[in-house]
Formats: sequence, C-alpha cells, structure tokens
Amino acid sequence: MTSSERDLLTATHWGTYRVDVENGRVTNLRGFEHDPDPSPIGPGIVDVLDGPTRITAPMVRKSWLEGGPGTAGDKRGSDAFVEVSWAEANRLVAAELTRVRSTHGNRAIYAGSYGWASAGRFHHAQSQLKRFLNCIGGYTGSKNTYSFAAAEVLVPHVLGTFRGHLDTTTSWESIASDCDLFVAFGGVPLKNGQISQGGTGAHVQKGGLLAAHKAGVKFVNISPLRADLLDRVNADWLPIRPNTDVALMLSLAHVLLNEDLHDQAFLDRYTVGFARFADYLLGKTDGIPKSPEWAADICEIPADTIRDLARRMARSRTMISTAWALTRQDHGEQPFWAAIALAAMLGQIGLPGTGLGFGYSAMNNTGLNRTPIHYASFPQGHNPVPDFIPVARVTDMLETPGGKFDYDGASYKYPDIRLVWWAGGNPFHHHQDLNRMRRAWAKPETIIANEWCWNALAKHADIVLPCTTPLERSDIALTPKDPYQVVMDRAIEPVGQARDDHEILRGIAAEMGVEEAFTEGRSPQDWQRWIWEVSRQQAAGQRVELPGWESLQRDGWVKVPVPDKPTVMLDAFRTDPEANPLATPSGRIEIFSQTIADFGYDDCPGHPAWMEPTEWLGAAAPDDLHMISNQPRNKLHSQLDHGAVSQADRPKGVEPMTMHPRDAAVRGLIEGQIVKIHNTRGACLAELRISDMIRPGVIQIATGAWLYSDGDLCRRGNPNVLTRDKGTSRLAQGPVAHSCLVKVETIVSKVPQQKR
Ligand SMILES: Nc1nc2c(c(=O)[nH]1)N[C@H]1C(S)=C(S)[C@@H](COP(=O)(O)OP(=O)(O)OC[C@H]3O[C@@H](n4cnc5c(=O)[nH]c(N)nc54)[C@H](O)[C@@H]3O)O[C@H]1N2
Ligand SMILES: Nc1nc2c(c(=O)[nH]1)N[C@H]1C(S)=C(S)[C@@H](COP(=O)(O)OP(=O)(O)OC[C@H]3O[C@@H](n4cnc5c(=O)[nH]c(N)nc54)[C@H](O)[C@@H]3O)O[C@H]1N2
Ligand SMILES: [Mo]
Repeated sequence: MTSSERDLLTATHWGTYRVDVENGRVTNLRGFEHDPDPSPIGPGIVDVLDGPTRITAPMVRKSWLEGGPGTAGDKRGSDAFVEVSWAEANRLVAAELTRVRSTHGNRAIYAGSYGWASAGRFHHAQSQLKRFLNCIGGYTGSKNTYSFAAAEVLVPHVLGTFRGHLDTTTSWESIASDCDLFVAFGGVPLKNGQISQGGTGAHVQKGGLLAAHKAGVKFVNISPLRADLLDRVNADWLPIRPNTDVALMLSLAHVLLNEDLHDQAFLDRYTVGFARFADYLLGKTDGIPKSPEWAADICEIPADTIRDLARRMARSRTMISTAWALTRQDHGEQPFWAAIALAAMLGQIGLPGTGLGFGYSAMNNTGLNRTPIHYASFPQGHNPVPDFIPVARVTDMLETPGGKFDYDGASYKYPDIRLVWWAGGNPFHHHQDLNRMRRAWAKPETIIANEWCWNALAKHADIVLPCTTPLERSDIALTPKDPYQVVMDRAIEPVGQARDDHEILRGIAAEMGVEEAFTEGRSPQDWQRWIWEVSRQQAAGQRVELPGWESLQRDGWVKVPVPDKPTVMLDAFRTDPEANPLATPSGRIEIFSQTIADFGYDDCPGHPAWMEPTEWLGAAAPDDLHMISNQPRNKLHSQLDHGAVSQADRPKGVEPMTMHPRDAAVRGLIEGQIVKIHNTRGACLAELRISDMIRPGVIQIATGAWLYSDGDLCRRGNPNVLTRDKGTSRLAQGPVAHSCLVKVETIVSKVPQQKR
C-alpha cells in the first residue's frame, strides 16, 4: 500500500486524525483508530479551509504600499489591503529587509515569532523563518515561553533543570500503584489533556486519572474552578482565592515544621538552605509566622482545613502537582519554588508515585512513560545577533527602544525594532494588555505575517504572506513525548495562492541570492526524508529500530515501544545524590539559593516567599472580580476560533464567561445575558453563564476569541484586552495574565453582528 491507497492521516497538536476527502475538498476529520479518547477539536478546521476567512493571495496594506515603510502605522488593523503577485511580494520583502539591515543592522528585526504554529517536524513555521533570517545575518529573538517562563528561569536554579524534569515527570502508572494522595494546585482539567505539542496518537490523561482513582488515589483540587478536576474522581475541592497558593503552601510547610512532621533526614541529605526557609516560616525574619491562621485570611481556606491537609499529606504517599497556570501570575516564580520546598519537607521526592510534578494539568503527554529518542528537526542555523527579550516583554521593547531590563541576574537593553516578522504565532491572542500592545505595534516601520486566516495578527500586518495549512502539504509529526510517530498526508491542493512557509521563504531567499544556503539544494521531500533518517539513527542509539522511509509512508504511522518501568522523576538523584547530583551550585535541591539572593531582586528573594500580587482579591474594590482567563476547551488558543467547533460553544457570537450566582445576583445579571467585562485597560463583551462550580469573587473566561476591536472594547470576548502586562519579577519577566481584577456590568445596547 502507498499513502494514496490507505486512508489519509494528519497530525495536529490536538491529536491524530483520518482525513476524508471528496472531490478535492476535505469533508471530515475522524479520530485515529488507536486513540481511546479523540479530541472533538479536529473537525473544526473543515469549514474554514476556504471561504471568507481564508487568506488566498499575498496582500499589502494600502498605506504602506503607497507611502512605503513607516507609513500610517496607526492604521494597522483598519487600513484596506491590496492584493499583489507573489513576485511583487517577494520583491517588496527582499527590498525592505535589505533597507532595514543596511540602515539599522539585523538587530532591528524582531522575529521571536512566539507561538504554537502547527504540528509537523519540517513545516514548523518558526524554524523556517529563523533559518531563513540566519542566512541573511540573523534577528533579535526571544527567550522562554508564555506557558511557564517563571518556572523555566527559576527551577534550574533550584532543581538544576526545568525542561529535563518535565520530560521525566512521574508517570500515571507510577501514581496508580504508589500514590495515596494527589494534591493538585490548579487541578488537572481534562480540557487541557486534549493537547500535546507536536502531536499525539492516543489521549491518555483521562484514562490515567481514572485508573489512579480506581486504584484508590484520593484527589484534592485546589482551584477557583471545581471543573478543574473531573467529577468521577470525587476530589475534595478547596476553592482557593486566585494567586494565593504560595500562602497556602507556606502554611502547610509551617504545620509540618511546627508538628515535627517534616523529613529532616531528607532535607539534610538532599537539600540546602532549609534553615533559612524555616526561620522565614516561623516568622523569625519578618515577624510573621506563616501559620494556617495567617494563610486562612489570605486564601480564604479555613485554618483547620489547612492543618488537616498538611497532616494528611505527611501521613500519605503524596504527589504535589502544580499547574503551569500558577506561573502566569505576579511573582509566578514563587508557587513552583514553594511547592518544591513543601515536597522536600515531605521527603518523598524521587520515590514512585509521589513527590512533585509540573503540569499534569497541561498536556496529554505529561505523565506518559516515554522512550527518550532525540528526533531530528529542520536545522535553524546560527543567529549571530546577541540581542533578545524575555518573550513577554514585547510591548516594552516596542515602546522603549534602548530601555533597560533585568533578567536572570543580568541587565540588558531593548533593541530599536524597525521590522517585525511573525510566522506561526498570534500575539493578538497571547499577549497581555492588547490595547497597549496595539498602540506600540503602530511604531515599527514594517510588519510581516505569514498566516492562513484573517485573524487580528494578519489584519494588523503590512505584508501578509498566505501560508498553507497542514492538510495542504506533506510532513511528519515526530515527538519524543508520544509513542506514535505519524505521517501527515497532503490531503488537498493549496487553497488559492497559499504557499508552504518553506516555499514562501525560498522565494524570498532566491530574490536575495541566498536560496542555496536556505535549501542546501534539498526539496521539502528530501528534507523530510533527511529528518527521518537522522531520527532513525538516533533511535538506533537507544536500541529502538524505526522502519525505513518507504515503509513509514506505506503504514502512515509507527508506535515506538515504551519502557516497562514507570518513569519516576528524580529517582536517580534520590538513589545516589553524590553520583547523580543536580545541576545546581550545591548539587542539591536549593530551598535557599545564594545565586538568586545575590541578584538582589526585591521581587524574587533567595527562598520561596509570599508577596502580594499587584492585582488580587485581597486588595480589591468591593465590586472587583478576579478574572481567570484559562485555556479554552474547544480549541488550542486562537487556532480555529472561526471554525464550527469553537463557534458551536458561542451561539451568540461572543465568548461565554462563568460567574458565581451570588455575584450575578448582586449585579442583577441573568443567565445568557451579554455583559461587559472592563477595567482601566480595556473592555470585552461576554455571554454570561451562571454556575456554582466557580468560587465567588472570581470569573472565568477562556482565552482564544479573536480580537475584534471597537476602540478599546473587544466585541468577541478576548480577555487579553483586560489582563495586565508586567513581568512576574526581575528574575524571569514572565507574563502575569492570571493577576487581573475586572468589573462586570450589563450592557443595554444590542450586540452588533460580526463577521466570522
Ligand atoms: N490571558 C491569557 N493569555 C494567554 C494565556 C493564558 O493562560 N491567559 N496562555 C498563554 C500561553 S500558555 C500560550 S502558549 C500562548 C499561545 O499563543 P499562540 O501560540 O501565539 O497562539 P495560537 O493561537 O496557537 O497561535 C498560532 C498561530 O499560528 C498560525 N498557524 C498555524 N499553523 C501555521 C503554519 O503552518 N504556518 C504559519 N505561518 N502559521 C500557522 C495560527 O493560525 C495561529 O494564528 O498564549 C498565552 N496567552
Ligand atoms: N484545550 C486546550 N488545552 C490546552 C491549551 C489550549 O489552548 N486548549 N493550551 C496548552 C498550553 S499552550 C498550555 S501552556 C497548557 C497550560 O496548562 P495550565 O496552565 O494548567 O492550563 P490553564 O487552563 O491555563 O490553567 C489550569 C487551571 O489553573 C487554575 N488557576 C488559575 N489561576 C490559579 C491560581 O492562582 N491558583 C490555583 N490554584 N489555580 C489557578 C484555573 O482554574 C485553570 O483552569 O495547556 C495546554 N492545553
Ligand atoms: Mo502555553
């Protein structure tokens, strides 16, 4: 059989699907036959592959085309677009790159291009763009993620690495067999388990949770949202005030210390700095004992409940799970550091089923046993430009060229950006305080976007280069985080004049005389085969035999054997800390970090500490509500927001928002009503859903609605017009989307219909 004789396959970040095609059009995506729990998100692409939201030709913003670079940047988002040929688009981009480079240098090009793009090892938009720019002298890039920047910078100081521990998170099997109590800060919401970056063959998160429940594991869901753990595991729900987990963790630690329930032998052997932390817990350094009574006022969880939980954790085999969301708040470094300190005091780190886990809440692949194969990727080359920003500092950079910022112990300057190029991410989805960002976005002379649909990013660009979707190109999805490696078939012809990102950049490279450097004379097919062959060799090094290219194409997928022994995070360190030290200065877990203390940051001291967030219910006006803008259940971020699956959840055309009945009653609001959520930064519309599954004082509205600006109001319900744009601390400078106070009121005017 060849790929033309078997059912077509595609891989997405939300799973693997069979693709039905009739008369050259995709009619359905069906869950992969080996997936026990396929995500409904997949078919959401079918109705938007073509139609009015698809970008079908290169487009240039009218004022920019007429007046040249730098013309009427403030009209971005409202200006008309003019269709041009690919030849013309290539000439315009090449000439503009040449101008910017010769006048301002390559550091004036910002191409961090943060975002998830689509699955597929070769057609990875950022890799393509970065390789191309590296062929012409580089660009200013970005560091870290929106997902967990605070942890990415902090945890290596404390545990030697962050990503390394993510890759070896204790597996669900280990939890089912060796854990009694699973304490989930931020829950384990099943909505998120649909996703695995780079693709997944089988969804296992739900099965993992249910198997653990069946094996007798008890769950505690510490979250403002009850739905963050599925009903069937009968979790105890502690509806915590948002952003106060650190206070709760410190008070749990205080109980352990006070009642001598902590494991001093573990602390002595495997950690440094506990004594400093203990002084802080007892109030010796600041006069405030971090007692349950102290925490109860902050978290609004009763002191007795805290005391009981601490005792239960000490007498059980306990897993402490922290959602990545806890990093996306002011001082987002602290919840992870406090969780590590708490787990260290329990002394179970490195034992089966217990200790500590980051992100069981976040991805299907967290908690999967996996074979550590290093799959090859499309080489990006070397970027000679040293400039970078912490990824969430993009608005600051555009606003204040030359401005100084601190990051992880050093001080840097923002470059003066003249040209922004985005491929594979949507800053009008992911960034905070979008109205502020939009104003800063008017400043660069040129903005280029590779996109396939008319979302706000495309509408706010000067040159829009229309790219294909994965269904219009062939690729392979390879990820060490999943046993299934999948062929992505080209199911249909590119829509309109859309080109693959690689082909777009090859055209511009040819215009600039660097085509050979960019392609190395290989076709996309050659590159994919190269990626597979190099991956096969690496797998052989792990004693895993992968099939040849033809055989892979014929079968469409391969399942890599997974180890029988369940993964246990930090087990080697536990067994022999001298032979397997952590990559920290002491080789041990740094409950106190001299390195961080020496940075002298007032917003990130040398040990886990409670610091009030800038916006939280503890310092709110009586009518303020804390807004949680978590991941959407019906899509990945803003992707396919315009598709049928996402739209089905939004019958009135605006994003639903959930509020507690008490808060609705005092405002005289009723179910289904269109309301306005607002604060000093902006406003958005939302459709009200009333539920006691949320804590009073908190509202929840998922991210992902495309920005439809009407002044500072978003008509579709994008919560990032409300969120605050500041760094978590001078250490990591991560985003703080979850530290956000808002007000909600009824609107009288009729909601105007909007285009999809
Ligand atoms: N308020 C709030 N904001 C948040 C968060 C939150 O919790 N609350 N979470 C944050 C987090 S964790 C993240 S990771 C970010 C996610 O933010 P992003 O990753 O930027 O969001 P996506 O919508 O996935 O953006 C991907 C874009 O790539 C485009 N695309 C898809 N395939 C291709 C392709 O092949 N080629 C090209 N050129 N483009 C393609 C899609 O159309 C889409 O516009 O959001 C962050 N923002
Ligand atoms: N369906 C779907 N799944 C996704 C994504 C998506 O867009 N759609 N995005 C993926 C990406 S990029 C990422 S990074 C991961 C993110 O994974 P997470 O960060 O775990 O996901 P979130 O949904 O943002 O947050 C999880 C829960 O944390 C709770 N929470 C928020 N603030 C607090 C707090 O202060 N204290 C406590 N205790 N709980 C709090 C919220 O109720 C929220 O539902 O999800 C991934 N999975
Ligand atoms: Mo993320």
